[in-house]
Amino acid sequence: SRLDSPHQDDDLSGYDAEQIRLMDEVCIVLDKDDNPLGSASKKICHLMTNINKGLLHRAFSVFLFHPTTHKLLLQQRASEKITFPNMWTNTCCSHPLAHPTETGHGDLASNVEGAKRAGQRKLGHELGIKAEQVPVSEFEFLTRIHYLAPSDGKWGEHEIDYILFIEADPELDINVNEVQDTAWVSQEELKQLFRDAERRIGKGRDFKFTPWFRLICESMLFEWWDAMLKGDLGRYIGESEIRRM
Ligand code: DMA
Ligand code: MN
Repeated sequence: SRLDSPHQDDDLSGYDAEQIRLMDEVCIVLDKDDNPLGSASKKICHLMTNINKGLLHRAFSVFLFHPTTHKLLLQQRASEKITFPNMWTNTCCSHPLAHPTETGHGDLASNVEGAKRAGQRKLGHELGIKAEQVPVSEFEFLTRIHYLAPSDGKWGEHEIDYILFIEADPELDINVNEVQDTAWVSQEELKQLFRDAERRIGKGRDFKFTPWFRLICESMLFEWWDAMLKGDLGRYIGESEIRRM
């Protein structure tokens, strides 16, 4: 009982100690137009009981492309992750923190700057990529995506997600508490992986790709990727409208 063990957290018991610690990170709580309302712990933000009441927070998704092959770097999430364990996804995702350096000042440009800083920080934490290999100035902000996705009933996501592209050929030193595998894929290889996943999993709803990566692949990713290949990504940069998915 709570009296017997005052530090016990029933929501988090049984999970990896490092991932439990990271649930104390402080996320930016938003209204539906991406205006900060305050902050709350990563744990509070990812409980479906709170999400079902409308709790929404800020996130980012980095898509890192090789500068010459233009392949996309994917990661497979570690089994230790509390949300969406073992699923394949884009290069790196996490949350800008409710700190002055990552929150921005209310205008989109400074919010984007904060998301880029968070992207650089987490590429280091998850994949061991050195900051100088992914300078903040090299990230391109495309758009924001508002989506909700349950993970396992208890946990889930409800985010406004800043989509960031970067071209780099970094050395990787993966943090196995975060990432269990990585792969560089071409457009065709990624499309084939989606077909394979459908066939293997068949009737189940337990897809091996994360829901946000799936949503982005099914909507804009290949159009953006084609534009990048043609050197024409510029017309997609810095969209101010939030895409609701
Ligand atoms: C959260 O990613 C962000 C998105 C866009 C889903 P995550 O679960 O990988 O966050 P973290 O690495 O901080 O656990
Ligand atoms: Mn989140």
